[in-house]
Amino acid sequence: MSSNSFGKLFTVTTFGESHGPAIGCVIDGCPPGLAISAEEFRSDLDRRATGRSRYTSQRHEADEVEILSGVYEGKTTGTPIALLIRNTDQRSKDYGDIASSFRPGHADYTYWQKYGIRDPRGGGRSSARETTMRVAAAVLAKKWLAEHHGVRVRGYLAQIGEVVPDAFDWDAVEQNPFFWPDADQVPALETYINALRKSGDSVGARVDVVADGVPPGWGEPIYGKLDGDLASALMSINAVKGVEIGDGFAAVAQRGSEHRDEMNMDGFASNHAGGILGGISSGQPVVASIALKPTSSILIPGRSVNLAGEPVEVVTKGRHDPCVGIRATPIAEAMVALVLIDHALRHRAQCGDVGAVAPRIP
Ligand code: EPS
Repeated sequence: MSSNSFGKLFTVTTFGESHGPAIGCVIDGCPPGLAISAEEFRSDLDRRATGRSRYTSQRHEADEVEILSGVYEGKTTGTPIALLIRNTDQRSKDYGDIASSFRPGHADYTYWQKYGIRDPRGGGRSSARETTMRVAAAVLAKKWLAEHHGVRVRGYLAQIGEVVPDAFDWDAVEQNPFFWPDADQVPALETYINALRKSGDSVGARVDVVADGVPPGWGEPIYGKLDGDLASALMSINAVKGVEIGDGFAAVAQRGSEHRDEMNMDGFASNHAGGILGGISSGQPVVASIALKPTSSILIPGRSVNLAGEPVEVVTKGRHDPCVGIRATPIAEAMVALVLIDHALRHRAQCGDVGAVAPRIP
């Protein structure tokens, strides 16, 4: 299967299946000299992992990273960095029925049509388990971006079903299992997800990511636009059906006089553009949003067909998320960080001699 790598100068290749012995990645192009230890992967991997709260899949994986190469005496050497995480809590018998039928709304059918063979256990390669390695690779990207450019990439759950935050506080985001920015609403969300799980159904969600500190100049017109690469990277996350940059689709109903971000030497007056103009970062925060569809693996029976083309009713057993969006915040952050480090290195390669050009809007 091709297209398991992305990034031009900071290239990440992931491998592995949900119920195989292990998942892993190879990062080629990481700058040398970045201090890194296995413990530093813990925080982001735990933020993304299943089984860390009762509102997500109850599969319990330790997600312990083994650094196999590319790090010597605690520092990256510039050679390929191979990371491995062993799978330890597969329950493949849950997928007995799925092996011979297709879950409606799932990649089961399209993988079968494309390859003529598939690993149904846990969804195989189509499983969100694969996103673990993106988050692991992004630990290096986030650290390098912070140390070299003061960039901070943060995300939060901006909508779940019809529910939107009533208030916004970055400090609240890491204090609850939903990455929700309004602490007062968390009990209501708990009730909402409990009822949803009991009903056997699932729901969609929206995640917003903000990257602060991105300097102007990152992004390559025409075919390597920063927003184009962000859209591609974010769309590659399982269950993502929409990506917006800045105001995104709301721009359709705006006037030019409203949408343009006016500027003077004190700064920009607004950020409708999401920090990207002409595919190049403007120096404002880069803002991207994703829409995630409801999980297709649900207990409510759905009509489908089996391998023989006969009509069947599909009920998906197993330990599925009632809302994949709940765990998507660290994944979306990871994809933004991976695109940003790739563009930081690409900008340095071509335009490193240009330096800061006046006037620079703060
Ligand atoms: C997933 C189904 C579940 C999740 C899995 C993603 O797998 P299983 O049925 O084997 O428990 O637990 O997520 C992870 C294991 C993970 O680490 O994110 C799916 O269908 O995408």
